[in-house]
This record gives sequence, C-alpha cells and structure tokens, in this order.
Amino acid sequence: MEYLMTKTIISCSFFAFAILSTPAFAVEADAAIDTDGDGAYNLAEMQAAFPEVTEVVFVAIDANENGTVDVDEFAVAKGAGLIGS
Ligand SMILES: [Ca+2]
Ligand SMILES: [Ca+2]
Repeated sequence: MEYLMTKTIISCSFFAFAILSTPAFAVEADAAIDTDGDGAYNLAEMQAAFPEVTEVVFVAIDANENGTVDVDEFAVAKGAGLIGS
C-alpha cells in the first residue's frame, strides 16, 4: 500500500514537472512543413513549403547554425519577412 502511494506521488510529481518545464509559448512544429516529424525544418522541407527560400536564406534563418530551422528561428524569419511574405 505504501509502495503504491509512493509510486503515485512520484508519477504525479513527474507529470507536474513535465508540464512546468514546457514553456507556455512553446509552438509545435507545423506538420505540414516538418514532413519527417523531427520537430524542425531542414532545407528540403523549407523549400518544399517556401520555394523562395534559397540555401543562403536558409543559412541566414538557421541562427544557431545547427542545420535545421526550429520553430523559434522560423518565427523570427517570418517576422522579418524572409518567409511566407
Ligand atoms: Ca523535419
Ligand atoms: Ca537552427
């Protein structure tokens, strides 16, 4: 019985942590663009959705230079009019 209680408390704590550690402004990657479902947009995915995105533009959008555009980089690029304008 005590084991079950402890287990329940641990499960609830973990659940709360999972919610709290997710920023309220977190945006899911757009599945229409993120066709491989890895949560970020690579060059091919970006060009499929936005043909105007050249490799030069893509590199400019990829602010942290990890080879993919995440939702934050995407939002910045969109705000700057680099895509979807
Ligand atoms: Ca992807
Ligand atoms: Ca990036």
